[in-house]
Amino acid sequence: MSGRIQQSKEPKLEDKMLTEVAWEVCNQVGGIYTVIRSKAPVMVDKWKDNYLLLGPKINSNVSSDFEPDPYSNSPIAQVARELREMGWDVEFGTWLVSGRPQTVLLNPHSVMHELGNIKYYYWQNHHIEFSHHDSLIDEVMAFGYMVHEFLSRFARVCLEQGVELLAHFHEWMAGTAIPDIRREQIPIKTIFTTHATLLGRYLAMNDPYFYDHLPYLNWETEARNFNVDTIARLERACAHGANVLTTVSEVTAKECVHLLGRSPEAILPNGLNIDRFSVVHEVQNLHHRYKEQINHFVMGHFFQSYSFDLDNVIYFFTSGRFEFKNKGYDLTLEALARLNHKMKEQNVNKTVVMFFVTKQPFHSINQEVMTSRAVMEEIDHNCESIMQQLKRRLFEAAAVNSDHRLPILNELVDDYWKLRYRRTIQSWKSDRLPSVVTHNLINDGNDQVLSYLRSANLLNYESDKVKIVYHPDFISSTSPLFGMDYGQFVRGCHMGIFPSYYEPWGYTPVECLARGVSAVTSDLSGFGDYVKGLPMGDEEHGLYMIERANQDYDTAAEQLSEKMLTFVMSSSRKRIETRNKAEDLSEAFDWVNLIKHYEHAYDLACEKFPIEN
Ligand code: GDU
Repeated sequence: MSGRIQQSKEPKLEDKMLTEVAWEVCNQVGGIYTVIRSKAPVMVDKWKDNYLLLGPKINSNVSSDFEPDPYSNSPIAQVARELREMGWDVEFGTWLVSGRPQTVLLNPHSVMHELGNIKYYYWQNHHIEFSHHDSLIDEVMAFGYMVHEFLSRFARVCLEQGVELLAHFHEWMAGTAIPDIRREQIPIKTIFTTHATLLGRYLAMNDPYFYDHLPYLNWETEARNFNVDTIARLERACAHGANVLTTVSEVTAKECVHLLGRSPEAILPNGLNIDRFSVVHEVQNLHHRYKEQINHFVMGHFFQSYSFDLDNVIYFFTSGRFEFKNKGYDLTLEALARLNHKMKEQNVNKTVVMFFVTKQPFHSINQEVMTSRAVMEEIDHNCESIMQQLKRRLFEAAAVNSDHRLPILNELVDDYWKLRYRRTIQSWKSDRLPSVVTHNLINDGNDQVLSYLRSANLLNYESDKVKIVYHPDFISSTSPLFGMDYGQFVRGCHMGIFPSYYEPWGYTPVECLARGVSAVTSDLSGFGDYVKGLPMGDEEHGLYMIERANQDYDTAAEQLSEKMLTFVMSSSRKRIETRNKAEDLSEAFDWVNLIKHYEHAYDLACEKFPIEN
């Protein structure tokens, strides 16, 4: 089909072409990015050059993730060129991730001047009104318009060549082209995957009895109540317009029935690329290496005020988009406060450092946190210099000394370095409490995590057994405070805490297990619900389940704090044993095993909706 496939010696898949459209192609927001990115190698392996990703060109860092190929003559590139000739910003190239999938990026801002018409025709044809200004909806509508134009032209090429075109759209932000594809009877098999329902997210955040109320809710009333009428209608239009509707778990399938009015034809659980090491202890070695890096951060952050024994520290973390109740941050905080109390009461000889890694708007990194980190680096540099001087002089002494006595080490170091070392430490030590947040938040006064910490007085006192580090930004290798990527950070920790209240799937616990790290999940998350059916889904394999479906908040918080305490008290030998077992469990989530669900959805689309030529 494409230029590249004609040169390929691989068996051709020339009768089918698959396009996946997602807002998170080359643009990380949350979990859909992980779905598309981690699945790319398996997809490219199967579909070869008959696999294409479509995404928005809106990420300012896109040039580092995407390599344009302006000279390609493949049919895909030609369609992209046609659109460029119309003055649109469209690029064909390769997304620089494993599998290197061919990708077309469409910049919605290049058609913004047509937005009035785009919305007018959408209203005329699909009866969806755009009465309130919303910049995300504007971008999404402009993107959908471009996707529609690209796909309809490409469908013509496919039809001429006798190729069946499938288009798989993820979430409403990528799916707004679906209703027009349907209306205009463009020969494309469409699959729509919802990774959550918009109303479900809102309702779960606001209704403590969401799951009980779900069957009795009226979607129109609720959409109006939350002022999300337009998006709710767009989502329904995508769900009803597609040939096949899918979602990521049984949990979300129930929501689809009640809130979208259509039962999904297939469930597509989320997978990962599970790479296992041939040497078993490698998992443990990596944990040590990255734990050292986290130790370094912790020393910089805490030790200027007071110190604790790093050999007796347990690192907990939670991560993901900021959804305080849905992601269970509220429950986690409550359980941590209880854990702190229990550890003090029982005089437990350990310290827990809990990291909240999420995204909240901030002005900058907290100056004191930054300075402390920089001074730590300076101390590190001083130690290095002293060590080198000591080593050289000790060696020289060994060569010239005839009496074989060890020289007085203190005398081997220059006064300059001793003074510098002492002064740096002096300037560093402080009486302030280590900050619970690493950045200056825009909304500091109303931030839910900070408000909880302040009201519970969980503020990193020396006497606290549980310390908090709230990092309101995702971690990457360019993060100034950690200098490691997210996967390395996870490996360095001991346990991930994800007791979600609303979670269609929930990648983060699976990512922990795949890296040999224990994880807490909940029976309300798609993943937690799925894992209940697996023989290895237990604490022995590093997976801790919090029951939230049939337990109230208070009992669930107590259960979580007890499980945290059991983990803290477990021996390091037990934790090491669990690492490999956690990895065993994660193998069930390898894309190699889960991709069959996607294939099933594509077969359904092709069998149930044959295209008439
Ligand atoms: N992450 C980073 N860096 C960080 C912190 C997190 O890359 O510093 C990544 C994690 O690796 C993870 C993702 O962010 O892959 C967050 O994943 P979630 O599943 O928590 O994300 P979302 O809530 O955005 O995802 C939505 C649903 C999930 C799941 C997902 C994919 O809410 O339940 O279904 O879509 O379908």
